[in-house]
Amino acid sequence: MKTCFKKTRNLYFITSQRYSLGRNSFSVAESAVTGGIDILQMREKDLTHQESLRLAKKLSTLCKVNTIVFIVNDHPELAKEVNADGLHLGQEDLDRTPVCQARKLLGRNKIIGVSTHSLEQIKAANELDINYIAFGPLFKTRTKNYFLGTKDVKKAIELSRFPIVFIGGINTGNITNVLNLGAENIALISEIAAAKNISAKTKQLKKIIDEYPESHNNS
Ligand code: TZP
Ligand code: MG
Repeated sequence: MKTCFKKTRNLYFITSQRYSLGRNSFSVAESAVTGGIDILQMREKDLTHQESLRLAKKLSTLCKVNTIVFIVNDHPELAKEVNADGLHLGQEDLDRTPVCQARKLLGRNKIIGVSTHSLEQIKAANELDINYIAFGPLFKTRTKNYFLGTKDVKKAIELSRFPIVFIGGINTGNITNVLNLGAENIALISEIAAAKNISAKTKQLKKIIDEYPESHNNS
């Protein structure tokens, strides 16, 4: 499947000041970039508009300099203003920001991703003018109050018309289980944001993804 990202396999880090052990999201992102992430999403729920804009501008520059895909969560106008590579919308955002409206604002060359939490939602997302789907949470995690397990991972890959990013409670201990099911894109918050040594943790995750056998057959 043609990917909207730069590579076939991607380590996708999502910022969250809330889970960063008191460190600011810019410094956390810088360390994650040093560690080798491929995609960065800014997802900050506790910042004012001005703070979000300031952070988004800095992250956008950081990503451009390091050729990392930069995605803004929730805020289409912010994504546009800082010339991000894309926008991510949750299910609850879709009423407020229909994908067609976001596409009109951002244009054909930008990436739009949508969160899904069931196979039904993947079917619905397949009808949208988007570039990727996120599916999860797969595992128990502090950041969500439920999880799906991994039983639908293969089905999700088969069903999705778009590249699919798996998320939720993924860590160095279980990432291989997700790769074994055919996943190519792995997204995380707390495993990286709450790591003592962020760049070392990121390197460890990236090594697992990069060294996963290319020929692995997920059928
Ligand atoms: N969507 C599904 S799970 C999740 C989001 C934003 C949070 C993932 O965070 P973590 O800490 O990697 O479990
Ligand atoms: Mg949202």
